[in-house]
Amino acid sequence: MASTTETPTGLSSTEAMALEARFGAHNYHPLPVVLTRGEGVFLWDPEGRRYFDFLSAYSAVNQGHCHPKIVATMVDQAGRLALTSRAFYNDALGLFEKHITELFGYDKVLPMNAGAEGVETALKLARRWGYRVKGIPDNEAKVVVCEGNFHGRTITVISASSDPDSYAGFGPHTPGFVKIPYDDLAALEAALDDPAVCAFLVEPIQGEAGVMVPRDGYLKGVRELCTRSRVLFVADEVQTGLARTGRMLACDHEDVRPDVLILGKALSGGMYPVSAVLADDDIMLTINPGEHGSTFGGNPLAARVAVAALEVLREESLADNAERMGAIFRSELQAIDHPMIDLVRGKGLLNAVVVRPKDGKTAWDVCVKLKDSGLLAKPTHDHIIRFAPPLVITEAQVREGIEIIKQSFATFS
Ligand code: IF1
Repeated sequence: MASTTETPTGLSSTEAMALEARFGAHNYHPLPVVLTRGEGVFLWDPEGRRYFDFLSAYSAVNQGHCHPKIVATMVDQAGRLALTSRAFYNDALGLFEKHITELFGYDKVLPMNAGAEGVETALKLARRWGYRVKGIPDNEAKVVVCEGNFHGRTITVISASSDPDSYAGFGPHTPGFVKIPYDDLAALEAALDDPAVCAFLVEPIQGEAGVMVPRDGYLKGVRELCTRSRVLFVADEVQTGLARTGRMLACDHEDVRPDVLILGKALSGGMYPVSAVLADDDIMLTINPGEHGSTFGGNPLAARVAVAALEVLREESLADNAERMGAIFRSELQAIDHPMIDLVRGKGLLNAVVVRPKDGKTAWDVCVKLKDSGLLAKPTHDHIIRFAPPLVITEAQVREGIEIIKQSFATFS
């Protein structure tokens, strides 16, 4: 086996891909690139080739790969105490809870691990609040969701999906979801007429659907309709939150405050699975001791890593940088005159290009070309390429990335 020596595993790209093909489940179709090291906006493969990361692990690496402050915090805590379970207290969780609830302005937080667990937690809180506070008859609570949503891969969460790739063949599905079109306040108003509705679960910008940015005023309208109908506005900011769209939360663009806020991904800077659900006492305290939790939720390692990750966002003004760099990125991208570029959309550093296929070439072919040119991005839904670099990206790096994108499209003449 020809292998490289500079990497800890000694595997070449070819060897790494072969092992995954043979021994790993085939639940992904990755771009043919293997990564062994990351730093800031850059990734390297075992052969030493450098790439711009324009995916950021789907917006989990907002602070840049292996941010030194987060790594140092993680190493320090990992060697001291990693996990106790919530059967006992630890001396890091309370500080994280204070930090995050004061930062986002909520009474309390329920810490979990994956984003989907955060969404499941929010759904349980919403149903419980529906029964105990709103007075919906037991087992009749409904949650309104949007077509095109992506909230995770658990069976209840895919039960809310309108994408057969997410839900087909995994039934029977969890009942109680009502689907309406995204960015449609009239449809929402009609759906909220049903007194059995406890919550409206929505992404402030739909990421997986292809960075669908709703019209100005949509989130304000959601807030007003949910308040009027006494329905919880549950914002899934797992992907859009934590400075990604140019504000700390995507909801901040319209100054609206969801009743329940779900965070994940960059809550650890990509170093560790950390998710969190924030809400005020009238919602959060409907779950009593022993009624919800998880082995790793709220562990001291996650708690300290998350505090460090949140501090980096503020210390490095990453929301402002995302706003400024995103504006440059979109304007430069829109200036590229190429028949395959149908349209460009996004907010902050969450952007996407809708690709018009040409001579049988698709978004996938463009992404393979981008990879060969040193920039990593991945298509979503066949014809959309999401561009979401770490928020630490500099203007020079944005312009270098744009140049690579421009040259890559130019090869499809
Ligand atoms: C995969 C997509 C993105 C999310 C929102 C909750 C979750 C996600 C808005 C669940 C997770 C990830 C999942 C990952 C790829 C990625 C993704 F393509 F799947 F849809 F980002 F758009 N809410 N999104 O985006 O969080 O449990 O994954 O921590 O499943 O391939 P998770």
